[in-house]
Amino acid sequence: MKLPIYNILLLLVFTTKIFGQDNINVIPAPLSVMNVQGKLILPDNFRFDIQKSLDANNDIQSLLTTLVTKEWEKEVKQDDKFTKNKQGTITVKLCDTLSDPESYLLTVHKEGINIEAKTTKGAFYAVQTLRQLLYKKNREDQSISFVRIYDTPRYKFRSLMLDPARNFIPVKDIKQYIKTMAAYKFNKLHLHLSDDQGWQIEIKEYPLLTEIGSVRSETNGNGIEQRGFYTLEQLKELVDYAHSYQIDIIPEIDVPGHNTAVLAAYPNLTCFPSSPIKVRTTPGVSTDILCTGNEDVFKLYGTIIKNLASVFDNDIHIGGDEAPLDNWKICPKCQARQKEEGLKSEHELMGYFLNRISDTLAKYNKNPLIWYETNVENYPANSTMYVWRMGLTETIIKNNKGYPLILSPGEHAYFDYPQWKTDIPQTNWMAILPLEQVYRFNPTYNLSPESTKYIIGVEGTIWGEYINDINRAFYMTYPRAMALAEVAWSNTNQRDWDVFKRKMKTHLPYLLDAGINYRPPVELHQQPKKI
Ligand code: TNX
Repeated sequence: MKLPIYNILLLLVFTTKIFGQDNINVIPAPLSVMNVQGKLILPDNFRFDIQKSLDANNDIQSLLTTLVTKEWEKEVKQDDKFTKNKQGTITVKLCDTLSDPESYLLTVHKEGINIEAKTTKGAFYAVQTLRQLLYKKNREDQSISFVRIYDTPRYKFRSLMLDPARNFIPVKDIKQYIKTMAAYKFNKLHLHLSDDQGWQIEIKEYPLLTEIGSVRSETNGNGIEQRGFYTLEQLKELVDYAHSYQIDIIPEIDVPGHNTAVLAAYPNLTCFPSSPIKVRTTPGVSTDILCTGNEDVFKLYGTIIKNLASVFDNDIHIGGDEAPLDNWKICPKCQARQKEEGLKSEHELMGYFLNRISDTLAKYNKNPLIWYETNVENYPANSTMYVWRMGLTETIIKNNKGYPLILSPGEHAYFDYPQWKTDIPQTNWMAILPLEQVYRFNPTYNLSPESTKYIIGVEGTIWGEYINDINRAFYMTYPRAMALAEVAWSNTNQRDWDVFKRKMKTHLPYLLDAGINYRPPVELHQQPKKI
């Protein structure tokens, strides 16, 4: 079905202010909402008319079936059994004129519901919005107000990160996390699969990686052993599951620092393997890192990347953060490499290291994603950079030399930080990151369009040192991820803190119904104390 151009123009008229959002509780706020007088009273039976080319895997059909039968508690009838009355038809049709693969048009009218999209992704997001239009346990209200929504994302990269390396997260729990984030139109899940405290991927050619690297004798002196890793089959299962929710998984193997778990298994890969290296049992940064003068390091990571490429169809995050280069300065092999390559400093050597890893990725048509450090010279030209260090985001955006940027600044997107002063545990170095501060995140920092055109998205990071299980991960994620979802998806004109606060009142009980732990944002309800 083609959308006549005047229709699109009409919709665009409504994109300038938060017109119409007053009546709906959709998070993230859609681009354009046109309210029309009247309500669709849900009929007892629905029928679907879904364009096959838009839903090759029947993902949309099964989503709609769940929505109609489980949430609305109505029936779905096959065409032939359907009554003459056409009321209750949900159509899902291709609309080529939409510009973005994630855009959609959703219309609730007197006979039913129309969804138009260019791809399955857009249709998927339309269904997520539709779910939210009748987002209540209250079965007495069986109606949805007539509405016409045109929606398209602000950023194409909308991500959350989980950190199973610090505390293992079972596959079923990651699935629950994926399902929940999809409701808020996130489309990337970054899995931090290796760190000093654990290696999480089974690599058959290097069995010690998991035999030794995925076992930690204790955590912060608690005396309790922790173990766990994913087989490639399990990772593939996660990739497929995530795809059915229109989410890509970005795997991360952090090099050349944050490698104690790997070095516990293969100690010869560090510069000075003299003292026994153990999988790290405390948070922090280790000085034992991979030796850049040792070819065995590149051989190991070559094999690891080959294995990852067989499972993940996306680019791969290669870390690059917090690597103290003290050992490289005095290691004969690293120094020989530096000389041989004509490099002037260990910071250039770091660039060399990351470029070698990037060359290996290129064999599998993959580009690197990297944590941006300000002292590294010559990052691979095809990298996508994550901006993360507190207080540096604006400067990095200004000085960026054309790298696509994902913004994950500590002061707006570190979801391992406590949400309020009284939250526990709060380690003294962590800043407090309240919900409102996430909501107030302005990714462009009011900088020029020239420098902000490289920003492709945002990511909330749930670093795992203090995240013992998925309930804690959910508690730290929500409701802050709802605020970040609006930062990532919604146009600035559509964002309004007071409207968002109101919308949360419908969304939080829904999370509870779904068994999702979250932190009640009590500070928003407390009156200032009278003295
Ligand atoms: C810094 S952010 C790290 C992580 C820690 C986190 C704790 C980044 C690239 N590295 O290794 O888990 O702080 O907040």
